[in-house]
Amino acid sequence: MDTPADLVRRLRESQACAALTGAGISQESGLRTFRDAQSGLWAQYRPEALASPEAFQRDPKTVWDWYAWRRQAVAGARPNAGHLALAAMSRLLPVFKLITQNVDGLHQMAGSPEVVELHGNIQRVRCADCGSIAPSWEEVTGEVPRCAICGGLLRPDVVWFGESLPREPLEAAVAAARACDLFFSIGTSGIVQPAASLAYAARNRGAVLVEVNAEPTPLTTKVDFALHGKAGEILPALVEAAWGSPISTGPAGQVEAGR
Ligand code: BV8
Ligand code: ZN
Repeated sequence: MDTPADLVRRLRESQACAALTGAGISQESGLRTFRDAQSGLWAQYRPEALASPEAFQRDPKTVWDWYAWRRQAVAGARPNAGHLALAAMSRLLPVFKLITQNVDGLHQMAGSPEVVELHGNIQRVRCADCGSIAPSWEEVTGEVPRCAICGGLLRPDVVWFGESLPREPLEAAVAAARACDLFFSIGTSGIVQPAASLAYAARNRGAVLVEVNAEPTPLTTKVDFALHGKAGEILPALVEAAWGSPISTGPAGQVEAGR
């Protein structure tokens, strides 16, 4: 895969780089994107319909079970070469801010330090009433587990549609976008706000924009470099072209534990 020489130069010379990732970077780890049709029991639901406070109000058990199903899929997934390449960039660049819309925690598992989680994390659960994080919970057949402190229903510690993003990660993401000289948009369809406006914030401050995605998006016509294909192939090639250090993964293209 040939990486544009001009992009390699800019990457090597970058003083402050930022990247926003979406579901596409976890696709090669076997996790469905939001665009991909859901399977089995969940095929009848649009993700946006389940990921909302209204849905939880209406039918908390169905929403709880959907997240339990996704949590299981995430538990079985491993970071891929795309996640690893971004972890390497945090070691090879003077400043590299990694912002994600994903709730799967695979960036952290790949070794990326201080990942800005804009939409929360599916492995965490909190009380829908008092907000306290539940360190552990008992699955109760037919019911949604309850908060040990106030008895409220437990819910995933993620941001649902119509809910505001947590202030700190959002401010960190906007600050990183405004301060960078090079901004990557990776594996995201660029539809969900406010995440989708970060690339524009970076561009308005003169940053060079790069899109790494399997298909064109609304952002494509605005970027300086559009690399269309699999993030798990494009990102390792980019790191190798810039710093000559290959990204190693296991036979299945995924990171073996302990590597
Ligand atoms: C808010 C956590 C303030 C939960 C998520 C009208 C206009 C503008 C905005 C709105 C509007 N109406 C409503 C809104 C606001 C809404 C919004 O943006 N809606 C969209 C649908 C229009 N935003 C909100 O509600 C946000 N909050 O605005 O609060 C407010 C408050 C009250 C009232 C009004 C405003 C909260 C948004 C966060 C919701 N939570 N996730 C969970 O995960 O269950 S969003 C969730 O969906 C993800 O986190 C992610 O953000 C999004 C999915 O997008 P992507 O990650 O990009 O994934 P997608 O599948 O779409 O695309 C994958 C891409 O990868 C594809 O392009 C594909 O080609 C590519 N790909 C696939 N494989 C590969 C690949 N690329 C490379 N390599 C591969 N191998
Ligand atoms: Zn509580």
